[in-house]
Amino acid sequence: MKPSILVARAVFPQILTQLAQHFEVTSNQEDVIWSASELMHKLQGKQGVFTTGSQRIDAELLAACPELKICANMAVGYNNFDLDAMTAAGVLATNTPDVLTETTADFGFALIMATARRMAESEHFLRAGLWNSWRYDMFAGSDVHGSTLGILGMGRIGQAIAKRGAHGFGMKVVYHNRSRLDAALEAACGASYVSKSELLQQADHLILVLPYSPEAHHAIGAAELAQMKPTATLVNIARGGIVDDAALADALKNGTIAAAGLDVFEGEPKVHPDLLTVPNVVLTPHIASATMPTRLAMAQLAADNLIAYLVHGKPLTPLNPQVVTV
Ligand code: 8YV
Repeated sequence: MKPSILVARAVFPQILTQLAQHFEVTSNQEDVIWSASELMHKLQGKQGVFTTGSQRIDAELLAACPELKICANMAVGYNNFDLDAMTAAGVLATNTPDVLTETTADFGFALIMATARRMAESEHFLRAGLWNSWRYDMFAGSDVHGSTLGILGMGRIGQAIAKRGAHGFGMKVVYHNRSRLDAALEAACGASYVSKSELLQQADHLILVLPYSPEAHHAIGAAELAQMKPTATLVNIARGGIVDDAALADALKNGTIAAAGLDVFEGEPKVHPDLLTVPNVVLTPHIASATMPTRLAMAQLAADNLIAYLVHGKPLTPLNPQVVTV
């Protein structure tokens, strides 16, 4: 008998077709957003689940789904997983590293540029019919080329952004990370290691690319924003909750920093109401990895992990490989 799996959100039809060759598949092409108890209910009797970042997998759910063997996340970030609880329950977790690195770095850079050059604010002005004439300082922003790029979090995506900045835009690149890169990698990225305070103080454009963890909660709050240059911009493509959105809205209103670009939000898809009213922020709905080829590659890797583990016993990108016993 084929193992049973649940695909928790809508996905590319060809991925469902592939999964159906190996599994009894329950899908959700209507893309209903299930509550935790609905997800628990749908998971009864399932050995695998294809998740996205919006399904929480925790001890309570795992206790209610004893047949579950693998949760394959279609995301590189996995803060929706309680990894310790999964390991304790012997449930494998997988994510989708590498396949989204360059696309996400492109988007990070796009958001840096849109923020620095006030693209959203000026577009709203034009659409509102307010453009009557040229003015010397109209929507004058800050330069990206030749400026100092600060990167908080220097994993694969941070490194790909550093290379764009250093080698494409002639930027001085400084970074802070839990662990320092080795010298060869620093040289390849054109980046220098600094303390977090130095990063905040030196960056003309600061981008956040660190994973969410309880320690990273509000890593950028009022105190950190106060250390930044009043001309600086802040971009968050990492996770909501890393920035204190209320403090950021205040900083944007008060001129503590010049502008921000946000792809992720605390409590998304809700957005802090103050962020919706300040003009100097570019807001996008968590789309940094959203190109068709990349989303397809992410879905394929999540599906391949389900097949590799449930059919062959060898996951491709495990997060807790210690649970693999076969
Ligand atoms: C996903 C992401 O689109 O991979 C990640 O960690 O944040 C995005 O690429 C999102 O998490 C949906 O799964």
